[in-house]
Amino acid sequence: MVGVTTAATADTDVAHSAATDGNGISRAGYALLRGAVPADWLDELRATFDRCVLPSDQWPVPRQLSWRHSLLDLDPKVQAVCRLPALLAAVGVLIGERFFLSQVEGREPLAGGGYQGLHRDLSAHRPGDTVGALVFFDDYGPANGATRIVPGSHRAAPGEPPFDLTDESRAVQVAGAAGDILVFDADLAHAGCLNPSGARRRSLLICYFADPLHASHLETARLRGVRMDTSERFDFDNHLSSCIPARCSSALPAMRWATDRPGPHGQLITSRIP
Ligand SMILES: O=C(O)CCC(=O)C(=O)O
Repeated sequence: MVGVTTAATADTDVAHSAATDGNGISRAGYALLRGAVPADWLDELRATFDRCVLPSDQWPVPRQLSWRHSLLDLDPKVQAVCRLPALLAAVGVLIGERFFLSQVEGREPLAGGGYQGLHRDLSAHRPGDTVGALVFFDDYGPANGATRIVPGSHRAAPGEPPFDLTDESRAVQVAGAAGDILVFDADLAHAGCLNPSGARRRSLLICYFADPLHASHLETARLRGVRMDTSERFDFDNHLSSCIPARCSSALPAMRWATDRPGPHGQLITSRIP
């Protein structure tokens, strides 16, 4: 692959609360939340992923053959991951209005597979109304097909043409540890990469939609393999705490977040303090 660099690696010191610098996330189009998933959840999440793997031809619509897919949206721990406070805060900053969890499934690039061209998942009615998140269950990087992104590619600057998806020169392949979460605007250019080693790279791919998209979401939910209840709403009014439903925050272990500085592309990188 041409022009892919590894960034945001040895930055365990870099930390920032997702809600304190919405402009940073909005400008970069993504946030990398380091250590967002409590470490003692990971074994259970990996076991759930493996238990729920479903072959491509058993999904309502066949899946990419160079990937392993896991139908795990009903699992309570997976649902808890989708509601982690920092994740909801970052999603709230990007969507900027009331939103809901629309989809979550497990994905893993197989040995020799996983390569995708840069693409957008695409917003629906307005830029910013759809946000994706990748939750890594294994350490990830160039050796096992970690995701690449093009920072800032979700919005063209005034007078500039939209980002050219064939241009790999600004692509950055993320790398990090199990438990990190990459949150991104659906219009950000991104893609899976070749998994050259076959080392495991289990992840959740989560999708959040702005509230007005719920009716259209319901029309296609079954085709997308969505079985979970999507009636819960998350409010965003520019404060981290208001983005977190009380029942979720009380169900989660206490978390402290260091506040420091944005990452190299203006994105926010948060680290959980043990
Ligand atoms: O898992 C990844 O690295 C990216 C997956 C993705 O963008 C997709 O399947 O559309």
